[in-house]
Amino acid sequence: MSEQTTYGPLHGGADPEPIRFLDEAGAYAPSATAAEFADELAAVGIDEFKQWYRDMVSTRAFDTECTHLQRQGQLALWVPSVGQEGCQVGLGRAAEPQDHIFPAYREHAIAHIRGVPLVQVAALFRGLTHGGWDVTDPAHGNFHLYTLVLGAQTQHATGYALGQLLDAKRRAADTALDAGEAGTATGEATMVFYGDGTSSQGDANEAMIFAASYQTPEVFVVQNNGWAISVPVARQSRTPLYRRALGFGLRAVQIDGNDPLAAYAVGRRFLRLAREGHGPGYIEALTYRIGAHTTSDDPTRYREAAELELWQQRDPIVRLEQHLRSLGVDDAFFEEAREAADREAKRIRDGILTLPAPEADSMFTHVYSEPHPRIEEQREWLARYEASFAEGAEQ
Ligand SMILES: Cc1ncc(C[n+]2csc(CCOP(=O)(O)OP(=O)(O)O)c2C)c(N)n1
Ligand SMILES: [Mg+2]
Repeated sequence: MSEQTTYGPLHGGADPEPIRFLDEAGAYAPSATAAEFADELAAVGIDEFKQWYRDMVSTRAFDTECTHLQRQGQLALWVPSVGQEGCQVGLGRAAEPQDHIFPAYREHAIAHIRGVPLVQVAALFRGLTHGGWDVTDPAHGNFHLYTLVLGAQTQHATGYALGQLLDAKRRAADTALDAGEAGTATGEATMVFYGDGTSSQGDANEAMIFAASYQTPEVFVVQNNGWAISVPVARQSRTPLYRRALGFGLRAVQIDGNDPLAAYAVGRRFLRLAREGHGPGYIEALTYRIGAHTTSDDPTRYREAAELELWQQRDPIVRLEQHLRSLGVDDAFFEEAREAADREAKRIRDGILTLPAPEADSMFTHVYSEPHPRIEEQREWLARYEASFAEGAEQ
């Protein structure tokens, strides 16, 4: 990717080509680095590829609708994922149901794949939830909450993965938990998502140290979309990000993040190695944030139009479409998939506008598992405050 204007190998050594199966136009042309992952795709048939395409167009239609809703004042904020659907769908589909996923705030395609109704994702940005995909399940489909405090999810994920390891050791009557001791199969893994900017946070680096020390069953995924709001990745790191992970002792690779096949193949391999007791891995997915950072941001103020155009030509949806066409899939499928996505986005739009606001009192319900006097005090204060608005109440 020598033509990238914002980042490149500044450390002086040559990097291997990012792992990819589809070239930038969508032709099947695996890189030399892809060969060792090719068998992970052997069992993926055309129906799965079609499903991935549906996942991508559904997410994009939803995403576009949410941007409109924000502009119309119906959402407080929206965080677009346009352009990043390729790695998200590949990795989301690579996970098994028992795996746990800790997202940042832009992983809408993965929420969808894990069965979180997208209307609930929109509800979060409409301020209609006090936390949780629904009130009783903050980890629907083992997909944990969106995390806006950059990097916090890396700690949550590593803690969770450590728990998965301890549980497995306990089941195996192996009470030793020595640092660096791999080998305990857990049967389940944890995957955590964050961005290039977040990779500079202390939390993310500490999480890698713990993961390496305890050999947690975990896969770190950095979606390197070129920017942390207005800060280019070249300012965050003088070396490609996956090389940092190598320094922590994780198995780490760089993939073409707009190729869902590469994301799937590497994700599948790394997750399986983690589940089988071979420790953590790290995937740097090279992708691009086509839209604004959020609806509060104007990227034309800090980045070049030429860079955006370059990445628009690498659209993961177009690439998978070309691959499907080369396998004999015709227009009818693509039209139907896009229409279905638009219908679903409209349904979500109508749904979000009629969702009820939660009872204010419910914000106290899930703070602690047992009653707590301070929480009760606050609950009573709120009830008195609300009552003061009732007709006839003393002002
Ligand atoms: C701890 C913390 N510091 C700062 C912010 C403000 N902030 C929100 S998003 C962001 C940039 C994140 O960039 P990156 O990790 O590359 O993720 P991307 O948004 O590009 O997906 C910043 C600085 C925050 N949310 N949390
Ligand atoms: Mg970024």
